[in-house]
Amino acid sequence: MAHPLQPGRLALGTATASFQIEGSATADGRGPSIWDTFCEVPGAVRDGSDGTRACDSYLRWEEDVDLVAGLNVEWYRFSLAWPRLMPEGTGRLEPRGLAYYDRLVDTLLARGIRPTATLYHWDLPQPLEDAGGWPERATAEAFAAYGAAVHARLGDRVELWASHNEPWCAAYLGYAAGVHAPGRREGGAAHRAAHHLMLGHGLLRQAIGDVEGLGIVCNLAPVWPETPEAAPLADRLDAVRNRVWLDPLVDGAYDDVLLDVAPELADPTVVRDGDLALIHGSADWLGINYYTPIRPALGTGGSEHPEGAAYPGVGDLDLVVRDPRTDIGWEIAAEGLEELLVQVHRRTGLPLVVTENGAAMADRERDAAGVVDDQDRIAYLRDHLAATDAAIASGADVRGYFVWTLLDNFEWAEGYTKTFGLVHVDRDHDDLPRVPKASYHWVADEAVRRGSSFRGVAGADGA
Ligand code: IFM
Repeated sequence: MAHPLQPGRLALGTATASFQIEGSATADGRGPSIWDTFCEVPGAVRDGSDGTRACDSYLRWEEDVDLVAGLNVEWYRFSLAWPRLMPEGTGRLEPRGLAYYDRLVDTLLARGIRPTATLYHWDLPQPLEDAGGWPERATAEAFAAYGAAVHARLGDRVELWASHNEPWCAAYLGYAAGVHAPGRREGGAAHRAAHHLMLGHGLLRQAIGDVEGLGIVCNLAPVWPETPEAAPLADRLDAVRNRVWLDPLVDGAYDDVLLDVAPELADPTVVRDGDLALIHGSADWLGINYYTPIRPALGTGGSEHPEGAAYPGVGDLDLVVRDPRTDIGWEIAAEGLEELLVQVHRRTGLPLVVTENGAAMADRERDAAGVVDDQDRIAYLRDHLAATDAAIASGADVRGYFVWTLLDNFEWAEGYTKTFGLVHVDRDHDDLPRVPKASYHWVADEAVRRGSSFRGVAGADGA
């Protein structure tokens, strides 16, 4: 079978994630996830909000498919909610959850949009966390069983699959820094979680066999030491941010620096014989989510500076953020994307997709004409698309660029306070009206300008 991503051309798309948009948290047999639980912890989410409604996309998915179609892009990347499909985390598939994604996939295809599904975008079924979560090997085994069962039902129509989205966040923000669900602060557990996330990917590959189209999505980042003295620290940070995912895929090994940072990965009861061989070569493509570079400096805060909590074992570090920044405080540096794509291409040789790139901007207000005129987001997207083009010109095999994100949505620990969407969701009105921003129209034009193969099949209402 041909690779679902065509070489030699950059296909555009847009991306979302289940917990961030779906809502309907208890509908049709959906079970609780770690994010439902985490949202109930006072102070865990900035505005005290949760995903109970999110964007109501579980109910309004047809309208959202219309919005994707209006973008003229070829791909829609969404994630499958494990607690909707397998409410206990293991065992039976919930037919009503499956029916939702069946309808979504069929409708996308009927509209001429190619679906790409991510199996895990952070909504772990709560029963699996109650049994220990990702630091336990059983979670990797449960993930592979869930993934294989769902792949068997949707794999005839979804050609491009990702196992995980941003395993660094799932492991290190969730189990070390504790700022994401499940909110644990245990560095060693985070390293074990990292291995089990990769093991889950490898076991999934083993379960589904050699079908083409399975990848993994990582939020890799260029690591730029602030001073020459910070270079060894930067190397340790790079190990736990980037190499922990790439090395087992490419080499079937964890390197010595990483083993020093994360001794759990040298423990044969954690990394068992055969684990790394299973992960080695198990991806057909690699998704890269890029937002910002990381600039480590020598720490001034004692042995464990708070900013280093997400990098356990790296050492005493500060993270410097330069201007300009987006509304979420992340430095804007499009050149980081070009550098990353070229380096990861050389390192992995895999077809690459920029599976997420976008910006939170302070754009909650509409002007007198009712328009959200987000020129700052347009500039961000234009510069990062140009950086992607430059990487391709330097030889990187980049086949897709997907904008994060379609809708203003539940931005995890930031609640609804940070907006990344091409479409404004008006939370002042109970029916959550969607209002495309200027950037939405810019992307729609850019897709046409770049020769999108999307042919805009009209919906039932002619939309
Ligand atoms: O909203 C998230 C998404 O879920 C994962 N990548 C980063 C985005 C912005 O924070």
